[in-house]
Amino acid sequence: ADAVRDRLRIAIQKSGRLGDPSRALLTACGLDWRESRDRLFCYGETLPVDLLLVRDDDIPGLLADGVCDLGIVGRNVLEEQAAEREQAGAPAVATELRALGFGGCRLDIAVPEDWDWQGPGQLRGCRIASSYPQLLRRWLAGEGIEAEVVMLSGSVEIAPRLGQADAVCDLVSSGATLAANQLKPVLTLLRSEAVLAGPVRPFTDARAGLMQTLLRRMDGVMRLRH
Ligand code: PRT
Ligand code: ZN
Repeated sequence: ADAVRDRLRIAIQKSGRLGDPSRALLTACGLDWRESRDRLFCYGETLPVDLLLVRDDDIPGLLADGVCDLGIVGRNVLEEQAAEREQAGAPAVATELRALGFGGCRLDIAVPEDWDWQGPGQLRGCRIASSYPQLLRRWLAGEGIEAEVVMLSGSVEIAPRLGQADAVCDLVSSGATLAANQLKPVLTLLRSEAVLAGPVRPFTDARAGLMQTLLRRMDGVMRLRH
């Protein structure tokens, strides 16, 4: 039972890498809010479009629960949580509507620098540390490789030095963090950037028109940025 609503609610990262560029994009779309940036909720002034400032990992769940209507989140987070739902037999609820051109990174497999890398088969029987267990398991299954996935919620790149894992599957942008831990990237599982995530089924109330307006403006802003 979907509640009828006449305001659109967008969840964005409160701080972190995507917070400022997300706000900047929405501001460039002509949106404006009353509350200060450190609050949970920002009330839209120019359009009935409100913001929820949250942790990035919470965004897919907030969309799934209908607490918010749209979200700006890394594709890596969206895909990981979608794979988790699929794994649990839950229906897909959020989908990628637009790629936003910031927050670019890769989800890579990296191995110790001194490995003579021969290909994916070398990972057979290895322990691989990751914060993205679903995406990693799915890729391993696709390659027909049996390996142990070691779930770590942070500091994945130090796991090999600590003896917790043989290899890692982690986000990489410059590659400096891998290098500092004597690791080298060997495979890319996912190319990621910030995306606008929204519902699989279209809105049937005022939110439909608001979303159309927002998407049109966003497309205009993205075109100018190119
Ligand atoms: O507090 P909250 O939970 O909201 O934030 P968070 O700490 O979980 O996320 P945050 O802000 O670190 O990242 C948010 C999103 O930014 C990620 O989900 C990715 O989509 C995107 N992103 C882009 C990155 C990176 N680039 C990145 N480099 N996320 C993480 N990293 C890590 C990387 O794993 C490494 O540890 O940053 C470190 C530096 O990377 P290198 O390769 O430049 O050394
Ligand atoms: Zn997070």
